[in-house]
Amino acid sequence: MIKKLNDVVFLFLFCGIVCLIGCNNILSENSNETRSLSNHFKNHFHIGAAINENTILGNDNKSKEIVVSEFNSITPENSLKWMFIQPLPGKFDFKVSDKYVNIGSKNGMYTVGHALIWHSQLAEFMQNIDNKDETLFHVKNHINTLMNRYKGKIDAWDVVNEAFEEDGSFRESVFYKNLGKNYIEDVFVLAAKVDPEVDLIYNDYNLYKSEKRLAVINMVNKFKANGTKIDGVGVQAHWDLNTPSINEIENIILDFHETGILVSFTELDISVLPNPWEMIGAEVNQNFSKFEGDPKMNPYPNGLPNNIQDKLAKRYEDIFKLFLKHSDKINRVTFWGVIDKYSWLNDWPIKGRTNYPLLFDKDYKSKKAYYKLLELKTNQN
Ligand code: 9MR
Repeated sequence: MIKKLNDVVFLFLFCGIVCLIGCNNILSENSNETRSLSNHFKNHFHIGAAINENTILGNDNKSKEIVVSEFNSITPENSLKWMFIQPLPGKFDFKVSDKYVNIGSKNGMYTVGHALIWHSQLAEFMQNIDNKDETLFHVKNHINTLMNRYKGKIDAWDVVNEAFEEDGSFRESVFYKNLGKNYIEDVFVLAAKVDPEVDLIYNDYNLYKSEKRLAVINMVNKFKANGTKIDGVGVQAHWDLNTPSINEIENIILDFHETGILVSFTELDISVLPNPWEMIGAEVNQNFSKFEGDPKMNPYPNGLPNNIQDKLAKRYEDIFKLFLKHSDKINRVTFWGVIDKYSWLNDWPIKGRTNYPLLFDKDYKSKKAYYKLLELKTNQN
């Protein structure tokens, strides 16, 4: 009898252990399915990251692992910009960009080209040209060369970047000065001729500000009326813990959707540091070097306190809830970087700070905000 009882207990324990192992496997199989950002949001929008040269060249394999496992879209943070890719007239350097595009192709990613026409990070020779013919020659050559080389490999081009001022007027870039106020449309027409298949994007920041947004909306409507191809607007999304409000972000989505183009959030990051503009006004070109080394402006040099980590997680959660609500209008959400350590926000607008704007920390670990996003209800879980 006692032996029998022992046998029963043994059998019971054995079955329990087998079941535990089995259940665990099922659990981990299921959680594997949703354990990446791209998988979690796959029925809604592409989820991307900007990648830097170190990642592209294979000098930062940990970042690359995160990119490949978590994201299904990439943007080159700097490597396709004019000053690097055509530093001298007609002298192109494709060393890094070819590798970048290969990462996208190899991993089946929605691969973005950033950016064809931009006043910043422009080759010096372009900045010194003062006539239309020469400018047009180089613009055509630049667009033809890049778009032809990466035809079928790049899925979307930021054709023109940051062409408007905050009040909606044209930025007086070398392109505007030499080519005239129709230059944005001319460039889109040119791009559409080179590759009619690729998505053509206009990309800019501060589009939550209504004057600037209206300028872009008017431009899109004019393109549509003229039959000029434009597929999407890139909303840069360099935001902070409070600004812009969820309401303001929703207005961006709704207003652009009304023009009939797709919205992409192309450069998402959330600064948690004090904003010097709030302290001394809104003049964008101010020099903040006087704040360098000021501990008040760099409050978390040794780690992010839990309460701010929570705020960041909540902010990302709120933003993504909104993105999910309007996911039929959104093509892509791209983070501007992979891990906090290499974010451009550590040096802008004040050099040498420690910021925490992304989903992965300086040690490549997922932050609370990352887990919050994976907890969001999507239409596949
Ligand atoms: O993240 C980029 C940083 O490494 C460069 O130093 C900087 C130069 O302007 O450009 C940053 O990326 C910008 C992007 O190309 C366009 N939108 C604004 C981004 C942040 O400045």
